[in-house]
Amino acid sequence: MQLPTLKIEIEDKNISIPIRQRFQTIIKEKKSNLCLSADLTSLDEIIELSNLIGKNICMLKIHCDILTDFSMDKIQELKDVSRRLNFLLLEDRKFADIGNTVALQYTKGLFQIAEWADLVTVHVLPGEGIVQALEQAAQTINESRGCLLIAQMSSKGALTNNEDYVNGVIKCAEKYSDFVIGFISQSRLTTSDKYLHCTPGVHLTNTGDQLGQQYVTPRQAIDGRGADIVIVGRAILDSINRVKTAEAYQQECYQVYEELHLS
Ligand code: S5P
Repeated sequence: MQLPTLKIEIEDKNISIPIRQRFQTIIKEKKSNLCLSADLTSLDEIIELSNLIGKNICMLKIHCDILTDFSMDKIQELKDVSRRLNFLLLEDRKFADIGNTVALQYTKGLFQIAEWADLVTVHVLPGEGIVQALEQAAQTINESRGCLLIAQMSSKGALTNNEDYVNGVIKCAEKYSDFVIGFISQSRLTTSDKYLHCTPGVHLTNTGDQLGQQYVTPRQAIDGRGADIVIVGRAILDSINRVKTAEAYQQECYQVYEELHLS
């Protein structure tokens, strides 16, 4: 007699939760609105660092195209750390091409970004087809996916920082509000708390770098500019003790956020 085949489904408890809801829960549960921008060229080093700092962050942002040791096995390892320590993975790909091309960039090639990145960053410069394409491509993945639209940039002279452009980005977010869960921004763009405003260009001591980056403090980013999530890179990466510095940024960022939103 032939036995029926047993279908074993290994359930990731996070799969079925929409990404927006998951993000908001992580922030509250971990008392962290800190995103570490791990702009390192070694994925091994990022994995090691995320094991140490994962408890302090709500999201880890990487640029997969600067990694010298990328492999799908290693990125799966990073994904496992992110699930265990409960933070989201953001690939800062800054997609900026026509829909058909970005769908391929998102799902194919060496990086297969859609397989592992909870969120990606997207320029709306080519028009809303870019978001439509990514959303469609994400539907082939068995986990909730989303994106952050780049509305304003922190760098000196950014051409994104004009009103018409930003209004176009907000309109696009409203049209694709299931997939667009927030913005990369330098100011509060909407009163709706559906969209998480994520602000890079944050440093407690420096005001900029030699290549046009401009910094504000966590308080200025959250209080002055309406950030929900603060994205911090070199302020942590270049510090003598990355873990202690990440803890300090987590505390400072969440304290200001709580004062404003939760008191
Ligand atoms: O406007 C922006 C948008 C982004 S995503 N300005 C930025 O700096 N970023 C990214 O944030 C940038 O690509 C880098 O990965 C990070 C800032 O790094 P830091 O070392 O200057 O904090």
